Amino acid sequence: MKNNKVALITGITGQDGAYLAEFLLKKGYTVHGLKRRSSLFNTDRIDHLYQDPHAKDQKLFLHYGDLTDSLNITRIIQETQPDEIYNLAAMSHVQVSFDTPEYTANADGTGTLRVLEAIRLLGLTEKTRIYQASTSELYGNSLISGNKIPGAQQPGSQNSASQQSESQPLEAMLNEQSPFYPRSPYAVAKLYAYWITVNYREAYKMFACNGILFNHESPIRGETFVTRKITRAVAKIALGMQDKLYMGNLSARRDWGHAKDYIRAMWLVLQHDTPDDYVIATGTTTTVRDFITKAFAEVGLTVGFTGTGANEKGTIIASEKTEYNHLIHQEVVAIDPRYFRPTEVELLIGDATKARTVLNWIPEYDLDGLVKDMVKSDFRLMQKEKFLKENGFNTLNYFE
Ligand code: NAP
Ligand code: G4F
Repeated sequence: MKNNKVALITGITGQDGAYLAEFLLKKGYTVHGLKRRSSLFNTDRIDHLYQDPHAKDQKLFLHYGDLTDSLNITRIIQETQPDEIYNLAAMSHVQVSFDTPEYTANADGTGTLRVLEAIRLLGLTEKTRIYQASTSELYGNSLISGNKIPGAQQPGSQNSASQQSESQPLEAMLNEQSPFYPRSPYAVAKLYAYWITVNYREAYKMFACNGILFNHESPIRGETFVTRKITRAVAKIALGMQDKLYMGNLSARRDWGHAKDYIRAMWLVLQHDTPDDYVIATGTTTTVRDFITKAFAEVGLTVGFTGTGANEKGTIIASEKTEYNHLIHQEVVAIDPRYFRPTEVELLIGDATKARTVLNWIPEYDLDGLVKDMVKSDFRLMQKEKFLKENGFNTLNYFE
């Protein structure tokens, strides 16, 4: 496809950055990506897009940089003169933000200011459109504190597991008008980024937009986010490479979509006539417990949960495949309180009516499709790991 547009993606080595780069290249964009220096290559997610810098018609360019370095950001924007910037770079792990709060504020909060201010100082306010990766974490517990969800845990109370919830649409959903109530250093930093984006839009008439994206996952999701941790463990347990999965709050509920659908929404946000903010979500919420059940079901195993709180356990109670019969009665899920968060977001569910009607955004995956895609991919990955191990080769031993 022919296209003269130039895009700059911060966070191109991350889940969303990788899918977005592929999407934009297919549309004919020239894509520049900001990549942090790392002691390893760290380009696994975009290696298939790599182009030899000596080749003719190169469309993908990587630049070393960091959102904490304003000189670097300003220079790269000046050199690349982008039509669209997708500011996806962030320290994106909520639990880790409690360990690194100052760095998170710098990268996720002030980092956004650096990008916006660079556009302004370089005189690009009329040329460059900017997408800011805002998050449903901004809402935190606002649904619960508004007492919209009976029986849900109140902010400030201890983590506890309850068996009540399954995947369900709820009447009260979060939209562009809902109040924010951030519950982590990550969410507070992102709150600054959200409002500074709105402020630059209003103050300098910039085409600056927030996508308020609810959780989105994929086979290339970071291994320490809950869905990927689960799908990797399910594959390993089925293949006899792991005994048990240690988890935190099983009762937390999230509105999980597929990253491939969500990066398409990012692009649509910047193609609209006017800059605005949009919620991107599926409108269905599911407990972590239920996600685990669905993931085990993908490999033909039924898991049953007993007990409450830190004593809750998940045990295999049936198998569709005789090859896994030995797993019946095995305890495969246990709680490790170190995964409980100092302040938890208990419930997220989004209403993406505005994106659906104004942007004509239509997601292609539902939760079952997402779980299937992730388990299938991790099962294949673990089969490869098992094969290598059994044939005397070293494999990567990733764990938290
Ligand atoms: P991710 O996989 O963790 O990727 C984050 C990217 O940011 C990586 O490329 C990372 O580089 C880069 N990065 C981190 N700190 C940086 C810094 N100081 N300077 C430059 N680059 C830096 O996250 P994701 O899931 O793709 O999410 C993309 C964005 O959307 C993030 O801003 C996240 O907070 C936000 N978001 C995500 C979700 C979700 O459910 N996935 C929902 C709402 C909002 P390395 O590869 O070097 O670590
Ligand atoms: O997968 P998570 O770590 O994602 P979380 O905290 O919802 O944040 C993700 O989504 C946000 C959008 O809402 C993004 F802005 C953010 O960048 C990130 O992508 O945890 C999901 C839920 C939490 O309630 C957590 O307490 O799962 C619960 N959980 C239970 N056991 C666990 C675990 N989370 C992790 N990571 N690991 C566990 O063992």
